[in-house]
Amino acid sequence: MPETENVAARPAEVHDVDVDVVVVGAGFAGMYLVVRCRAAGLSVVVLEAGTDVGGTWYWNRYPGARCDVVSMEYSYSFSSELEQEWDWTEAMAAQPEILRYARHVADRFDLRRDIRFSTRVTSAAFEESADRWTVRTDRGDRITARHCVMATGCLSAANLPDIPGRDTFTGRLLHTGNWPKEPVDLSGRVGVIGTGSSGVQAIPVIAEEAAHLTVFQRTPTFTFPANNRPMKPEIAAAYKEHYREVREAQKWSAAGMSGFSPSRGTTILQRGERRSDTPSEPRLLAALDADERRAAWDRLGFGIFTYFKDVYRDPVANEYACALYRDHIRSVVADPATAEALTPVGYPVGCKRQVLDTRFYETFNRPNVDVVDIAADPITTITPDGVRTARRHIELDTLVFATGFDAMTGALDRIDVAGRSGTRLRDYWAEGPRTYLGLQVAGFPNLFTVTGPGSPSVLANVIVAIEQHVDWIVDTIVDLDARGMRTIETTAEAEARWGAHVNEVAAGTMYTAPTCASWYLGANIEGKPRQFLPYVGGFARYRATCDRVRTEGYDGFVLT
Ligand code: NA7
Repeated sequence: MPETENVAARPAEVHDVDVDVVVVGAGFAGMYLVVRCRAAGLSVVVLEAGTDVGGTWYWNRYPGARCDVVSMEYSYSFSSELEQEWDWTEAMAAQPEILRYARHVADRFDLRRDIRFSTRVTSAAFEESADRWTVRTDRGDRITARHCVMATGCLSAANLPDIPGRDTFTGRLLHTGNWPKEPVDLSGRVGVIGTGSSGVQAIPVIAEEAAHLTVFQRTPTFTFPANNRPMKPEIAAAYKEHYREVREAQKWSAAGMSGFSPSRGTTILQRGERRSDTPSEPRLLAALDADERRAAWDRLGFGIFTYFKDVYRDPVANEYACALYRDHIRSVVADPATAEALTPVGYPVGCKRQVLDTRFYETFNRPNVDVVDIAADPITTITPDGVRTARRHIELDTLVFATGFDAMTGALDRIDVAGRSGTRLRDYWAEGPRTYLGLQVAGFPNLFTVTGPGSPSVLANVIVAIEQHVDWIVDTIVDLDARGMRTIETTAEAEARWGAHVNEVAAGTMYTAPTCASWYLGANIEGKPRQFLPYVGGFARYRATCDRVRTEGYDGFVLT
């Protein structure tokens, strides 16, 4: 596939320009915004801190980084030609291939001419007298625009815990979400802090290279086998033949996945399984006795988590499933103390983001890998040559923080965003983010957030979520222009109504269980208000709501 890496250095000259739409971020959202704005005849400029496109897939270059959605569906739907010409080599592509895809899209649609790289946005302010946004950058650019779109990503503000002594470490200190472009020597003594998706993906790969790997784990994770495999040509061909039906089914699915069966050539939508996937006799794990539950695991393995319809709804069934899962760990990890340390207890499966892995538990059978349970033996300091816990000192050459992100609000908090009367977004959100549909904030006219808090975003195939938001935003701007309207702004009342609905659909799920602490709830960041951030009511339902809002004259928005 022809694709190039952007080689343009940070532009020398400072530009002041005035455009219709200024976009922050050149990940998959920012790139698609360029496509849509151009097609709509809107002038657009994108500001991007990195040196090239790709967003998440530009920054997260750690070993083992991989998508956990099948790539035939984790890809743009806006161009049939693009769909037909691009070939994925694996079912779930690794980071380098997804980044190549992003670059290919940038080349193919000549996107980079509207993107300024190596340019970090520092502030965005709404000028009420002119109904315009002024965006400033760390290079001194001043961009004015009628509309400002924050395509800043949900998982882009790295969380680097301020552990005492962190900056005294004389070895190499890295964060998975800000991984260097050049190859990193991991052959020495390596430590990894964190066992979320990033840690679980990186640990088996680093273990292959490191002389010794120490995993510092605060909370044992639930992780399911990714079952990734090389792409079979007949599967790719079936997708390409049925791509229009696949995309339609994605749009009207619960989480942006089509349920396409390559052998049958049909999607979940065509098979009419959209609402009737629950059999008339619901399969309940809680209804089985211990022997039956064991037999179910022997038959279905990890399939029990979806086969039984009560696992994610009923705490009793959930705990039964967790118990089977714990037995599984003990059967894979040879050393009983290590197995014990890796075993999740005290919170339900389905509370945190589901992690997928490739030989994660097997890695702990290697002689060069061990785990330190830092809940029992906490890290006290980082020293110049390693990590000190309450009980021991571990010498390290490289320390990897796989400690996640200030999710969904962190990237916006890092920009000084000022709306009407100079109100700061970070102040307005001090008690937790308030949005209408995850698209707009009251007091911030003509400011849009792509996959913002209160939208399905991270709970859906995020490329499908991005396309839906970008389409909605650009269609809305075009519509405003056609009606001669200058601004669109949601109201505090609409925000309150939507926020209540977001909470209502999350209540009673494992996501908000009292024992749950996840980044969905902001629980990974000290001082962040506990609030369930994404919308769990289903992607199709959300899309229908957004469509209805527009057809009913922008209910919940004020147009001037
Ligand atoms: P996650 O899922 O937030 O995982 C971060 C991990 O780091 C997790 O195990 C945390 O333990 C641990 N952590 C965080 N802060 C600390 C401190 N201060 N000390 C020790 N350990 C800590 O981030 P990922 O990057 O793995 O994944 C993010 C998303 O990217 C993922 O869900 C996919 O959507 C892609 P904790 O559980 O908080 O005790």
